[in-house]
Amino acid sequence: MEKEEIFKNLAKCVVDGDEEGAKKWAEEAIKSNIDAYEAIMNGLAEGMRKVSELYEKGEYYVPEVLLSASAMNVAVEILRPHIKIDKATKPITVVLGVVEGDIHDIGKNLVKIMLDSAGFKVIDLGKDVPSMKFIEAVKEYSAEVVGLSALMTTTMPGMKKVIDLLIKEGQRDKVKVIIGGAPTSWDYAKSIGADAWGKDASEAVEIVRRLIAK
Ligand code: B1M
Repeated sequence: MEKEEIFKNLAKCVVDGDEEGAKKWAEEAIKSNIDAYEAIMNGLAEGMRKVSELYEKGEYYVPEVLLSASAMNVAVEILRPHIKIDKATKPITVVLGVVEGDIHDIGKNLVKIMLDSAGFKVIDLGKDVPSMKFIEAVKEYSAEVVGLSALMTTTMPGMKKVIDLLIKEGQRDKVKVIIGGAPTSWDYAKSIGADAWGKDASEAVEIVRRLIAK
């Protein structure tokens, strides 16, 4: 089957919140030897982008969005073991989480999958993470990288709070900080003293590699 058709079906299943269909098309993608990461980004994440539009237009409400997120997760679990990526040469620990007050974790979970698949050791603190927890995790796991995600303009300042706490706790020069999430940008990253900004999950892997090579 044509890969574009599979991507379209995966996206449709996410939009429709159709778990069974998402499972079926994820399995079809594997059978057809389609790159698993492409299936996630061009199929599932594309569907989630459409869901975002519908939510913003007021055509979808929270229950529909949650059904879409479940359909996406079911398919991601099937595709995840098949992601092909070069493994990191040395084990690098990344502390990752969604900042305080923010429960949007779909994008962060994609970033985690990509970093995991690239061979990084990811300490996933989850969502709505109190700022101090990032610093405690950096110390506990001697992390080299901190990854912060935020999806709301109201929670973005939580990223600066984490960076300020890293400075206060004498940890800032021990770690590189990468931020991401729809409302963030390179300019915002620079303005709060982060080392980098990632547009999407695959870019996050490249950036982490580049940061630790420095
Ligand atoms: Co809500 N939500 N939501 N939401 N939600 C947004 C973010 C919003 C923009 C919608 C809108 O109103 N236009 C808006 C925020 C407005 C603002 O900025 N202030 C909003 C709001 C207001 C809210 C609530 C307050 C609604 C309410 O209750 N009244 C509430 C918030 C609760 C809270 O957090 N305290 C809420 C709740 C929810 C749901 C629970 C229904 C659900 C979240 C489910 C979940 O995550 N488990 C949800 C969803 C799904 C969305 C939208 C529709 C989609 C977000 C998403 O998953 N996108 C969103 C609309 C939008 O974003 N335009 C919206 C798909 C995902 C793959 O993309 O997360 O951007 P994204 O991740 C990308 C990149 O950004 C990047 O890589 C990812 C993939 O490649 N990336 C990184 C992300 N993190 C990165 C980190 C990196 C690098 C790259 O390095 C570390």
